[in-house]
Amino acid sequence: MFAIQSTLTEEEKWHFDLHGFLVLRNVIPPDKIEEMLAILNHWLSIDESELPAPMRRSRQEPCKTHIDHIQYGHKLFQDLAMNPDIIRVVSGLTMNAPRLFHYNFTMMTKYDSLQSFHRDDSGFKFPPGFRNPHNDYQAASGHIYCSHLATWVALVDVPPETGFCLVPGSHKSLFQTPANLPVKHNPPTSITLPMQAGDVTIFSTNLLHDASPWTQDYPRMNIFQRYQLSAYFNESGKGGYPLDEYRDKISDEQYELESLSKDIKAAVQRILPYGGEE
Ligand SMILES: O=C(O)CCC(=O)C(=O)O
Ligand SMILES: [Fe+2]
Repeated sequence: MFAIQSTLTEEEKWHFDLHGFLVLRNVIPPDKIEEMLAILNHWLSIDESELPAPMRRSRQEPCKTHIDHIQYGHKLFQDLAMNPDIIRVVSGLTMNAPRLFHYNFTMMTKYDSLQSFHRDDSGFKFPPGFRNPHNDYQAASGHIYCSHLATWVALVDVPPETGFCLVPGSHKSLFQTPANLPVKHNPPTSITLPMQAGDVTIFSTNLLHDASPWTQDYPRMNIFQRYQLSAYFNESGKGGYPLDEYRDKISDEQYELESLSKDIKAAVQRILPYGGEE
């Protein structure tokens, strides 16, 4: 018998297998969102040189500002990486062995230039016809295995027809993506996900996805975390998590969550039914 317990419900497995994503509602309470926004707004307002290392602020495209490695800047973001509601689903997708390998905050302003769908990789493109073994999706024996996944945590309300856009089911598609598929709410091919501040979307990064143009006058503020299977992969290589030079800025549990390991991590143990015992 396969000893791993699935932390997903049967309905969650069905939905994730069919669509490649799940939306969790009301994960972060409003007072925590407020605290996070106050910290992030401070980090956005100060000069880049004043931002404590290893955090780094950068601009991607004219409309997006990122702050990387925020969990090394404040404990609130370590708590978020270990949030039991998030870890339960992340564990259920990674054989209870997740490793956090990427963590940033994004601010996006109003923008309507055309985006294009992508799948995440870490810079190495496999030739057409190959499956990227570092970004894999399989389901069998009542389990899902999704070796490269992301969380998208809404810190502000995301109204319909804007925000994060994806092509449901494309995590399993083996055919060439049609050229110029528009990144917008265009069901059934692509959808945007209306979210409230505190909601979290968890998705296979093998899904075709991208940011739909942001249409609101206030900025889109969200947190983006990526997890991989802890047992094998360390795709980010040199400079990847955990950042040993800044070891003293994170807790032991956070360090463990970012490390390669075949053991059950403390953050996972906490959410396993019966504490992981059969
Ligand atoms: O900003 C977004 O909504 C998507 C970001 C994304 O897909 C990525 O950084 O790989
Ligand atoms: Fe992406």
